Amino acid sequence: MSLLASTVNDLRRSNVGPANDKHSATVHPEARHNRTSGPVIYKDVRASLPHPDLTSHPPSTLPTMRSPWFLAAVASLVVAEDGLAGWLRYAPIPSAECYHKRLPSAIVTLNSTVGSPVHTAGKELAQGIEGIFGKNLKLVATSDKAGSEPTVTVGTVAAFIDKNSGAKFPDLIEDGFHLNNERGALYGTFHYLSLLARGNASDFTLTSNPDAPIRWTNEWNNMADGGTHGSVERGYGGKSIFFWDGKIRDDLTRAGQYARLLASLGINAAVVNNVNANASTLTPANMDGLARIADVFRPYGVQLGLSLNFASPQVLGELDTFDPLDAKVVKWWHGITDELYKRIPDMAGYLVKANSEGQPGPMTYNRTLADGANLFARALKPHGGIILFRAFVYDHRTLNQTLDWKADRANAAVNYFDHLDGQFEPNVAIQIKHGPIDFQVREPVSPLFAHLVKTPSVVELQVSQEYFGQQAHLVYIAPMWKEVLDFDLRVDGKPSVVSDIVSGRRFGRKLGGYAGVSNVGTNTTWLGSHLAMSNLYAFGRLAWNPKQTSEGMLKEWIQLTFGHDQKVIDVITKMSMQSWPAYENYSGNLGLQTLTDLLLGHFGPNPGTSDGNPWGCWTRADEDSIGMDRTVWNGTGFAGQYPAEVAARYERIETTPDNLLLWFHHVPYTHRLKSGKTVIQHFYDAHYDGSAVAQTFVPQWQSLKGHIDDERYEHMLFRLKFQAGHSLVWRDSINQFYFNKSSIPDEAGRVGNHPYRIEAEDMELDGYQSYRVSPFETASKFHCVVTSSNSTQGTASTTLSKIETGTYDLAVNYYDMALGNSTWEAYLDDKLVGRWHGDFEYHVGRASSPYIDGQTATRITFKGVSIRKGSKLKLVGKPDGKEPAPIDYVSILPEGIAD
Ligand code: GCV
Repeated sequence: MSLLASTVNDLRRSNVGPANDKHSATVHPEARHNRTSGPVIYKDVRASLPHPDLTSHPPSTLPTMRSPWFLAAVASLVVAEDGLAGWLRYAPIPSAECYHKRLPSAIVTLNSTVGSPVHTAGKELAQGIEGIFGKNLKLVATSDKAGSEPTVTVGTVAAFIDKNSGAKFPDLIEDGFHLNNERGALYGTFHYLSLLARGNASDFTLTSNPDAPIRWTNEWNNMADGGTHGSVERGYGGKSIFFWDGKIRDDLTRAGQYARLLASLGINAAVVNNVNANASTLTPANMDGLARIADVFRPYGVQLGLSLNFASPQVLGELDTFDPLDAKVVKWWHGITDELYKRIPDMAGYLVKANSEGQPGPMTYNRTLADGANLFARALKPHGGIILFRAFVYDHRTLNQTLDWKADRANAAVNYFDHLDGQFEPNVAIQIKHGPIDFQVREPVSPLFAHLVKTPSVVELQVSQEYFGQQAHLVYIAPMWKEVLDFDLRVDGKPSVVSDIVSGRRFGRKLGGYAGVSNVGTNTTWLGSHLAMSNLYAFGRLAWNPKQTSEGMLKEWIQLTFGHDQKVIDVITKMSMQSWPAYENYSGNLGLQTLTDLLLGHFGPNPGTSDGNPWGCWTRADEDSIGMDRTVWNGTGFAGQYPAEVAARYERIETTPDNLLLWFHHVPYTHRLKSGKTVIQHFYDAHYDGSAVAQTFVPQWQSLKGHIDDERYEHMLFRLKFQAGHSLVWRDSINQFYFNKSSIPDEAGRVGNHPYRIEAEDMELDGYQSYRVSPFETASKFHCVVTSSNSTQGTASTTLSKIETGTYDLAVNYYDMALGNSTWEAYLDDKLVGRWHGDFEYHVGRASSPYIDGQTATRITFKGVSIRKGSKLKLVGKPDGKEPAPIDYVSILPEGIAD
């Protein structure tokens, strides 16, 4: 039996290849006719592997997922897991031993060079089959070495044909599997193992091509970070796996493990340093270190990419300029590029952020962005590298909201790039964030995709949840990405779906694809939360095939990550699919974007920071009205940047979908939506609805106790409880803010009325004092209590005379600042109910804050507490460092109420 993928061994050229319509996994008819088998399995059937099945039906030899036998098997699989293996756990499948006789005994790898992707594929196959089926397969270089034993072969088409003349293969493109390069062999192997791990088996051959040639991650790891050691910008999963203290880490084990995960998704390059790049990345010592990273990537076919600081010739090279048209500068970059390729012959290329958010760029010298991009393109060309030049160009210093009704950051990308189409070298692709602003919870698709016809484009998606709760909130982002990729821009009145534009198909371009800002870290969960990994998985799967469904990818990921227990699949699917709509509802709906603290951390609520500054995420909210008027007739003109059909839709309120209403239009709070609700009532209701869904995540997850290992169960339970509490902080802050602005009461009487709460500042205080919080809306009744400056302890007490004796949930809202680890205790009649610490920042990588605000506001809930009418409630806070044990309020809640 033979397992194969195919030729074209020049990895350096592999990013530049034709995209192919045959992107999806297909059955090759000829292969089926020939009874060849498996995704990458071919000919010489001396044994037959259990074959993968693309349908969802389990094979007849496997028990059905719901059978008691199966559940018993699942229970035995529940062992502690730290997440390091991601979805590549190769957990045993039920009845694995039934397959042993049908499995081969040896793996023939047609390239036995250690470190080649084909060799890696062979090793991976052995590891996978051992894990899934419990059978050890030996690795041999030729089938002769296997004697009469049945074999499976991994190799390139060229190598296979060499040994089996006359063999035929389906049409594939770069990286596709069944055919293609060494990487294709690896991809095919991973795909095959994924099918086996999910218990799929049947007889046919699988062929799959990637939708687009560029499938990169971007890792915003800081090379030199002012002593903070291995920081990752907008990374919430620990420290850099690449850098430490301005150098490349000595131990790159995690970098290799990461490459394995990426390869399993078909990701072919990772840009390892932050787009806010440091020139010191290019010192000879660091270039040597980068070559070591490339070495650990190479066995997995993952190429290394580098972000560049445009001013490097001046900062590092000591030239008196970094003008891209200056001959000295050109020579300097060519020299650096040659040096890099000497060390890393298969380097993927560069990524450049220029003239944006304070970064230097060609416009500093009055040169165009094309002049800047082409400088690098020409240096890379002899080496086969490509440059991704970011469209995220805007000058926050010149945006003035107060004086200019027509000012709009969203206009920037098209304004900067439209007239440059056609002026870029062929190895330049423009990397465009999916929306015109910045990874917000809801944005329309960037119109720039419709403007670049001759120039390849890459869509930039953010896996790291910068504006999506930073991995402390469960938000499965794939449904949003799907909306972006499936959006039809109707260029020239013809179908122009975003995924067809970036693949190159729509405008007949060779280059294009996907960039995912991943920002993994040293945490064993990679992203800081087990469930957040579904986003990395979905990004990779969409980059390979954007036609997959969000739910389909999710279910695949759950099975690979948590096993086959149907209950686990159902619950995690439900929670994940609910999560983006819920988060949008409680963070910023109707197209207002994520109403987070834009000036600090991007985590908690602070709607006031959207306006009145030059960062351009404006809402233009006043006492009467809200929203950005982006119409052509009266606003910033942004709507007119879309092709005619789409522009017409967004120009008019009547045809703009409600979920983008305030992105495109400025309307009174009393404006009626298509639902019949007013804007303000929709705000109130959506925040209540969204946070109510977040409350259900805790019991949903708790229903999985015993169905998954305790380690991952507890890890997620902690985060989901936090999310439930923080979603209430979001709800109340945003509602309070707009109620205060508009003075329009909530028809349901909820906003500002909290019958179950006892404000801490209204309690009897000893060692605590009342404190007015800013921003005001992030505290109930605008105040909390903090320990007085010379107190070592504060108490806040009250008699519960108004409640009836019974069982309640007792919730305490407090602030966990970055300034210390205060301790709090709650007592009822001097009996301890619970003790907790302000150490959230040690457990969760979300951006912290030194302030009492929406970033630090949080809640702890004690469920099912027996309380007697007239009981004495006492809260004790012990400050630590500069954290004054702040408490906002207590809620005594009948079951099912979240107040
Ligand atoms: C790397 C946003 C983020 C920045 C990021 C920037 C970018 O502004 O907050 O952290 O910088 O986007 O994408 O360049």
